[in-house]
Amino acid sequence: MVIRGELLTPDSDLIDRTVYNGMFTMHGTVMLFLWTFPSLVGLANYLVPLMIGARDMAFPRLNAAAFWMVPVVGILLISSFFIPGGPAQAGWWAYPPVSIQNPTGNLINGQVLWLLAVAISGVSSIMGAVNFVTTIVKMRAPGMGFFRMPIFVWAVFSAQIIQLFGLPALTAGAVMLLMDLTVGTSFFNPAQGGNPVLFQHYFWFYSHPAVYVIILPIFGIFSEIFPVYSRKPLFGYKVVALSSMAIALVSGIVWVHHMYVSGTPGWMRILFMLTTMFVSVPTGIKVFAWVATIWGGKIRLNTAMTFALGGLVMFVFAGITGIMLSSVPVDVHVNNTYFVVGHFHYVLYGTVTMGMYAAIYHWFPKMTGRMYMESWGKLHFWLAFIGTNLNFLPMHPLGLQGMLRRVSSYPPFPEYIFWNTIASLGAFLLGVSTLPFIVNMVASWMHGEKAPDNPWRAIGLEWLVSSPPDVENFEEIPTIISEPYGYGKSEPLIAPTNPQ
Ligand code: HEM
Ligand SMILES: [Cu+2]
Repeated sequence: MVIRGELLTPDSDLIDRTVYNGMFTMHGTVMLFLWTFPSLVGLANYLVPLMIGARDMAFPRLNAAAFWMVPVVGILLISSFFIPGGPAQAGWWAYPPVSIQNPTGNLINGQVLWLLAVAISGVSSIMGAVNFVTTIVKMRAPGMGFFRMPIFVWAVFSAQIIQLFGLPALTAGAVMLLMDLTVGTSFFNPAQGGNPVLFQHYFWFYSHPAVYVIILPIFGIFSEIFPVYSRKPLFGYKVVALSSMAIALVSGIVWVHHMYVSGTPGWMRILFMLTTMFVSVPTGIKVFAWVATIWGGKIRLNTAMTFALGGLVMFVFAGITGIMLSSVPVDVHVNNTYFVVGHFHYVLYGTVTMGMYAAIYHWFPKMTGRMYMESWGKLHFWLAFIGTNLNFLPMHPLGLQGMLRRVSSYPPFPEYIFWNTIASLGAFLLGVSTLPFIVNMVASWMHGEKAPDNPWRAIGLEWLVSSPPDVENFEEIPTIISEPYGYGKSEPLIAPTNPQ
């Protein structure tokens, strides 16, 4: 909101330019590394063992170690606000040579703390990925073949495989940059023969796939929620499951679409344009599968379903702007403008955050043993939906009109002022929208109506255990005897346990 407050007027008048740089760098970093990743990993940590019929993750101690690294990352990032020179200012990309300038000359500076935080976060996530992949491969209950796993589990599986292969690149790049900054190596320092573009490769080789690490579990959440509230099986289950894996594979060969204007040769731009456009095939398959699932169903529009539908609509929009950006002739014009910022906020707020809210509402009764209040949930949805569109839609015309990203001031053209004012109002509305959410969560958790084991009449192992589940999840490990999403059929999901 401070960033949008600054952009309310053309002049740089609310905060200092260097403070502004620190703010957007921290905003991007904290939102990715301390909001989307930890919250999704937390949800997956809770749901995956329940959904596959396991008592816990494969390596609980590794899990705890990875978890406790997250607050360390947070403390490092926050403490950088209190040291001379303030936090890192090079944006969440940390491209050299900007990131290796060190204007204060101190050994401990914002950029060093930032790089340490990113490296620790990388190690923590690699540990988490080992744990998830092992758990899903090794700890499924009897009868839970790969093609009986809920799509959320497939999504986490493919996302964590990306983590395993991609994260070492970013972590290594961060450590190399840290060495350039502290002990005088010159991997990326052009003044001493280093290659700054090499860092861009390290960065995007991971950070493009990273967007799929974030979005795949959200696709998983959509795939869980739409069948429940439409009372229909998920359309094309196997294809949806495999398209998660396809997205994970293809996402590894598209990273140069972030570097079209980094001196990349023409043939390479065309190659990466084609691979990028190809990602939309498995993604489009999923969108069609969800629409076909909802189509003709008995739809129940509670808060969770409303958030999922809102998220789906905004994802379609973001996907379209993504395809536009993947086209080299378009991107050379709008690269580094607000068009890009608009694109990724539709994904990261419009889809990821809305999907996360859908998940929180959907599994709230399971996690807390209490029901949430529908009316407050609906209020939250409408404020968030309107706020998101007011905040991020204007960024598209702004970008097309040439407004650059990462600036604290802009020329006082009437069209710039008009769209920026709307965007800032949207941001304040989004801020307000979180209030009914917080009220609802706190009040419902403390005083909400008691939740039954399966309030939504959903099919899935997590709905067969008590709300909240026991520490060990299952008293007896269930045996799975039918396909997931058997809505409208009356097959039992698990074999009857023999009472002894
Ligand atoms: C249909 C799928 C998608 C396509 C084709 C696509 C394409 C692109 C392209 C070509 C860019 C580079 C624009 C530029 O810098 O000039 C971009 C930027 C970006 N996209 Fe996407 N995208 C897609 C989905 C997503 C998803 C699902 C997410 C996040 C969950 C995402 C997050 C981002 C982010 C964060 C950036 C900006 C990075 C930065 O410059 O700071 N995109 N996208
Ligand atoms: Cu990308």
